[in-house]
Amino acid sequence: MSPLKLYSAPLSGNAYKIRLLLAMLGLDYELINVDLRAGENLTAEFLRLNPRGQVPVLVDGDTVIWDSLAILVYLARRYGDGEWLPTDIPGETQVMQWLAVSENELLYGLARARAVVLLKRPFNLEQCQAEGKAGLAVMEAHFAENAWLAAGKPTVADIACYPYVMLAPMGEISLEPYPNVRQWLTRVEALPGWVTMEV
Ligand SMILES: N[C@@H](CCC(=O)N[C@@H](CS)C(=O)NCC(=O)O)C(=O)O
Repeated sequence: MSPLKLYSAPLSGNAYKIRLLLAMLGLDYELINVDLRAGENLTAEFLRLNPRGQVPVLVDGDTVIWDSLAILVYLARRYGDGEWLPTDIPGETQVMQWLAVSENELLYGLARARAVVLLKRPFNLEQCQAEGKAGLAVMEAHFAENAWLAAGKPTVADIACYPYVMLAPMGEISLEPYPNVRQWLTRVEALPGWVTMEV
């Protein structure tokens, strides 16, 4: 039996990042869906796993890791066989730059715009859309010259950025003006092991 357990939620783009990398690494794991609407993420039991009360959480034997980016780094180092997270200074630094974009423009922009439309979350839609579009513009310019976000190959940077870019239209942000970004989405979807978000 696999020692890996993933606490996830079907609508969570952050949890989808982890499902993607686990699938691409060919790792078996137990999927535990946490009902966020029912507050299962706020029980004492769950808060012992993640004091922030959020999915995703990965359990690997005795090791518990919360936050999607930390989990991506853990999986890449522990199971990635030198792939997915470069160890050379330029490669690792480039990955960190794009992880920062994923946690800023993409999360506070694209993901929150989707949360307003889908879940009626109380953020300012126009402000989220503007921030998301700023992130997309930076990516569009990058992909004019590069096939991947960092190190000239697929890395955890691509996995971290992919879900909320792919889901941007759900936040009423069209991807039409970003052809290079759309081509990159297609490249990610062609990677061996890619899975859809639906569970
Ligand atoms: N920075 C965190 C964000 C995690 C996060 O926001 N998770 C959401 C689901 S996408 C969550 O569990 N929210 C709890 C709630 O909605 O009450 C990460 O990357 O893991």
